[in-house]
Order: sequence, then structure tokens, then C-alpha cells
Amino acid sequence: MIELYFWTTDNGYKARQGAEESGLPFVIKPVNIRAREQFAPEYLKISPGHKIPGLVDPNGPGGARITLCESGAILRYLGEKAGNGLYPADPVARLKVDQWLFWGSATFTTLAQQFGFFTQRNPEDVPAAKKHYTDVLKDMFDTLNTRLADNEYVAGAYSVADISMYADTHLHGVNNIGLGAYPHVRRWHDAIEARPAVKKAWGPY
Ligand SMILES: N[C@@H](CCC(=O)N[C@@H](CS)C(=O)NCC(=O)O)C(=O)O
Repeated sequence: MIELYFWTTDNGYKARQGAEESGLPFVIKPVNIRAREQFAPEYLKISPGHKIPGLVDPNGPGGARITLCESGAILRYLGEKAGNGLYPADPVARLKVDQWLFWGSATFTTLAQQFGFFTQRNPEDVPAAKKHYTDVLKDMFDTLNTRLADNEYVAGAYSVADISMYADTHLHGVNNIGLGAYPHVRRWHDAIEARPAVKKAWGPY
């Protein structure tokens, strides 16, 4: 069975949401990053950069055991294996999913994490950094809002690309920035939040 190495952070929830949406059987293996469990030698074989999420599939392509880290790669792997449209088979549709999956993984979350650090976790008050990352996050919500004005989901149909942006929208958009200025993001967020797989992914484990 697929093993999902998880902790309760944005990237952890992305992978868990992808696993729930895939419909594939999986088991959660908690990696408590507050207790530095991500540095365990066995875990570093899965995720050399000591980050969650991680994944092990004893029945990967060709029946081989595979290990994966990076939430974007995990989402794509689960979506492709599920074959249920989360990662579409059509090569043209895939290009748009890839574009927004990379944006979600490399741009959106990476910068949203800095917003979270400077506005919530950094013990030192750094007003310039707070302002900078607040402006950056608002600009990214503007981008998302414009895209979602003409598209039900970021790449057309619901896909792993949406999953890559949902977690930080939920954690920082709804609770900190507020989504009042971004009505299309609000509509998209609420539609995703209502999905049974998403409720399960964000629930107890
Ligand atoms: N680009 C990576 C980022 C993963 C990441 O930032 N993981 C954090 C939690 S959200 C982590 O494990 N931090 C622990 C550490 O750096 O030691 C991904 O998308 O999976």
C-alpha cells in the first residue's frame, strides 16, 4: 500500500488531499517536523532535503518500489496513477495543469510560506518583510482571481493544480488576508472545501 509521510502543514495537506482524491489505498505515516523526525536517516532516504511530504509506493511503475518527495511531484504521480482526470491524459490539457501546478508549488506556496513566517512565526518584528510578503500574497491572489474569473478551476476541470494552491489559500487567504477582494478565489475555495475527499484530507487521521 502507498505510504504517505505527512505532517499538518500546507504541503502535507496538499499531498494528503491528492491521496484522498486519487481514491487509491494509502496509509499515513506521521513525521513530526516540530520534533525533527524529518532528519531520521531512514526518512532522508525518501526526502534528502528533510522535508515533508514524502511518499513510498511498493507497487510503482513496472511494479517497482518508488520513493518521492516534493508535493508537486507527489500530486502528479498520484493523479497519473489514479487515472481519474486529476492529472489529465490529454497532452494539451496536461500542459495547462503543469503550468499551474508549477506556479502553485514553486511560486505561490513558496512565497506564501514567507508571508506565514514573517507575519506569524518570526519572534522578531520585521515590518518591511511583513509588508513585502503581504503585498506579494495579495498580488498572487489577484492573479488567481483573474484566472478564476473565466475558468471554473485553474486549468479548466478540477485537477492537481488546484490542489497545489488550495492549502495556502485556505490557511492564509481565508484566515489572514481575507478573500473579500477576491470573489472568484472565494467561490473556487468554497467549492473545493465542500468536496468529501477534501473534508477527509483536512480531518483527523
Ligand atoms: N517544495 C517542497 C516544500 C516542502 C516543505 O517546505 N516542507 C516543510 C513543511 S511545509 C518541511 O518539511 N520543513 C521541515 C524542514 O525543513 O526541516 C514541497 O512542495 O514539498
